Amino acid sequence: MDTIAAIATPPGEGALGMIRLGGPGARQVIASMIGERELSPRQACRVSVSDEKGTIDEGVAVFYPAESSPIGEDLVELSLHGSPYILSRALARALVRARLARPGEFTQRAFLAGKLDLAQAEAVCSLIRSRSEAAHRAALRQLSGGLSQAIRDCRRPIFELLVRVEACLDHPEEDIPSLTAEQACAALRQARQPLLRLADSFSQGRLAAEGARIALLGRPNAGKSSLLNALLGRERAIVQPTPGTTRDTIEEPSELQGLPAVLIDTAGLREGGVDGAEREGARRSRAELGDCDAAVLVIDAARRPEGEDRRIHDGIIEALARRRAPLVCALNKSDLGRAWEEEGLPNPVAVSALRGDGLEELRRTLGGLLVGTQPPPVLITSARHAAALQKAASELEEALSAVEYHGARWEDRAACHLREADRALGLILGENAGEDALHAIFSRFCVGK
Ligand SMILES: Nc1nc2c(ncn2[C@@H]2O[C@H](COP(=O)(O)OP(=O)(O)OP(=O)(O)O)[C@@H](O)[C@H]2O)c(=O)[nH]1
Ligand SMILES: [Mg+2]
Repeated sequence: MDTIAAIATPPGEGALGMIRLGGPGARQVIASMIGERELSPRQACRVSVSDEKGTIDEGVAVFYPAESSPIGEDLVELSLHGSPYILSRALARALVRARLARPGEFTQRAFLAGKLDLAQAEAVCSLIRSRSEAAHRAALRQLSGGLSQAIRDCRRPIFELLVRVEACLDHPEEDIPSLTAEQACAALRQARQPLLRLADSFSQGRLAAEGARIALLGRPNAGKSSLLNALLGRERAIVQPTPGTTRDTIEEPSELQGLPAVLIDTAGLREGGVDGAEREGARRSRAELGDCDAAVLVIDAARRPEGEDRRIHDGIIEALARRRAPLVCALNKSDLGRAWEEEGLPNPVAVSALRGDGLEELRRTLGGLLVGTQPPPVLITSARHAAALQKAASELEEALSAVEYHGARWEDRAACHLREADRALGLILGENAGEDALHAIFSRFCVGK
């Protein structure tokens, strides 16, 4: 292991900037930068950093010896003034004796030193990226080992079953209480349940990590742009009394019940559009119909719906239902009164974009449909983890069919699938992870972390 160095703070000016040094030579590297002074372990020390041209800056350094360092090797954190010039000159000084760290290399070293398992190491990246309460909560839980524990809990019954099956295989002559096919089936079914539950939580976890795309769709003049503005709390989109105002889709980041969200205002839909811009606008609106994670069908409820209104509303409702994407119907312009009854519209909420009425209920209804009212204790937020859980579940499925259809000689094949299921779960924690797999994971990190 060589000694690595990196700027750990984001580029640009700031009150403070930090340089991290990690590895067996970290102590010598910092000594060469601060005039051969010895740093007392785990104590903030005032230092003056200089190079051959003279003083670079005054700052504070903390030295963590390997045995008490978060990365399991000597580590120095040097805080200086947050000037890109100062930091790059100090880094250049460090790089005389150290190598520039790769993205995530400090965390990778913590993983290799056994300070964290791979799921926890990945949580460091998720924590830095978290932009919402839900993402932050999931990342914190993963970092503190909640996900790893859930994986170990899933793994235990698989491993125990494997041991019993292998015992039957290895010592058929001995008096090991044999496992019947019925017992094996029951155990396999039971072991599969928690795996599927965890894998299923990815649909929510993905939204927590990446955010939900929520499209505002409907007829021209229904008040889609007014609703976008009301939800954002500022006049983002143009609102006009004439239909056909919005042509392009407008996307704005927002937050919904602790979830990161992107609200998308769209062009109103009508039958048989005419000019090019309108046709293109309608095409983009329809594209959102097929792409969004949830939608709000905005309806001018102060006006009785006509045939074309109903056809377009039905089209939107059906398209979302087909994709099983949540849909809320915002019965807008409630300040003008209601000209008709809801007639079986899904999740109706009366709102007035003009006066701001009903917005909380709209948010609550949408949030409830997207994340459920009771978020699960452990949320899968990574596609890698979801894929490994699916793989483990399908190996158990195969083991089950092996037991069900291979009568007398089922043990061999079941053992093979159980081993694969166990291996897939081990990969989540980083067991036997190859160089390439680790590179793919840590290269998504920032440099200095
Ligand atoms: N009274 C009342 N008027 C509203 C309300 N919401 C929107 N409007 C009015 O309805 C008209 C159309 O509003 P927009 O927000 O531009 O409607 P839109 O759905 O974006 O229309 P297009 O972009 O043309 O598809 C404007 O005159 C708004 O002021 C509401 O809740 N109450
Ligand atoms: Mg509009």
